[in-house]
Amino acid sequence: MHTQVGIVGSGPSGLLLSQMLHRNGIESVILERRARAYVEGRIRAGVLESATVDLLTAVGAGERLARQGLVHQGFGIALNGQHKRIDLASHTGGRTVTVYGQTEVTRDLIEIRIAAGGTIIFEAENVRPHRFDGNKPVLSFEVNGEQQELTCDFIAGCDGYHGVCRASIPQREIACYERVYPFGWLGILVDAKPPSEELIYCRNQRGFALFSMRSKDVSRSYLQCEPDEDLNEWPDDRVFDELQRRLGDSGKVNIGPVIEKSVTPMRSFVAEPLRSGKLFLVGDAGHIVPPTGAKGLNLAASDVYYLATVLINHYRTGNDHVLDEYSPAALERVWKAQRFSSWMTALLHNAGGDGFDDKLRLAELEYMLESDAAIGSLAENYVGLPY
Ligand code: RFL
Ligand code: PHB
Repeated sequence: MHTQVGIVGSGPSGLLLSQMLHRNGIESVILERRARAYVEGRIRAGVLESATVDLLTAVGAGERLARQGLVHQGFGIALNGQHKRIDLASHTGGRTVTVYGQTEVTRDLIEIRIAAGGTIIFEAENVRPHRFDGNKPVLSFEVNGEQQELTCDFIAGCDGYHGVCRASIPQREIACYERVYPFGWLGILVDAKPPSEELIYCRNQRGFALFSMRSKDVSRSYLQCEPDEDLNEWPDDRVFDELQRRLGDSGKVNIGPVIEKSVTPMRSFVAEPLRSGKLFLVGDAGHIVPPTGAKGLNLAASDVYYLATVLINHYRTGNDHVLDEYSPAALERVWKAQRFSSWMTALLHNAGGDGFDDKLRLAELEYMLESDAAIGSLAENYVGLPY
């Protein structure tokens, strides 16, 4: 089997890249380790920057998003009972974010890839990239125990943080920058109305909490917890009770059937450069941000934009040098989002320690809530920096 771009992973990065290339006459094949139902069922991100919405719309994946996505003009910050609304639109010349689950983005992209005749090989086992330092990269893999090979011009590693692509690059070629946070998020998806029409980020003595949603009737909330928190110690009632305590007077937590409950440890990670020869790293395969700034999926989309742009340029002109532009362009935006996400994380979580940093962050948050200039900077980053 041969294709122009061999893509590993059918998360948002792999699917969006494949679709954007297709729209520009470039062929690709996606190799995905998991089954389609598993990929479509994974509960993750929920907030899309307007640039991500524009990109999805431009590639033909915007129809259901336009109908069902919830456009949010602002969000709330609750600080031990004191509630402040951050008006995104008025601080950014009218820009907004859209609440639409990553699950839905993935479903829409799979549907349009398949409708356009695209190839996604689900349940591809033992995917391995080879010979990407030369002119003939190959992806080897197995389907139903049968060994296969996909030769390609380029490989796009869209296989997430635990994927095989970054791990296949010789260690001396990439530098990895990492920070592991001393806490995690316990997430709960509930079939009940969220406490507010807008997201609420809470800083509380008991720890951070976030009140988000997937629709007007399905709430998605998170509690700061230990990175290895045991879910068995968190029956649903305890989660609801703790959410209400952290939300305080800022709203009422509605109780309903629990659809999903999970613990996510938090880390910041960047691999540099996002390229080794003919292998490119895209999205979570190249970098991870803590979810507080809602940037992970949006960075996957901006990486795809930069990579597709250089590949399209390369196939049109035959120029190899344009390929050098991908990693620096993508990383510049990644580091700015990394800065914002770690700042939001520090501002809103309880980090423990001797308390000095916590006091500083509290003062910073109190200052920010009174300063229009500080809110302007928060809003500009939250809706997303320009590509
Ligand atoms: P993904 O989604 O991890 O997809 C990688 C795909 O590769 C497959 N794969 C392999 N396939 C073949 N062979 C192998 N060896 C493979 N290894 C892996 C996997 O099965 C999978 O299908 O990476 P991608 O596409 O780069 O997308 C990144 C996003 O998923 C991620 O950044 C976001 O979910 C992060 N995130 C958020 N981002 C936002 O922009 N806004 C948010 O509100 C937001 N909230 C979140 C989040 C992530 C969270 N968790 C669970 C980490 C909230 C949470 C709780
Ligand atoms: C979510 O809805 O899952 C979500 C929203 C905002 C964040 C992180 C996650 O910052």
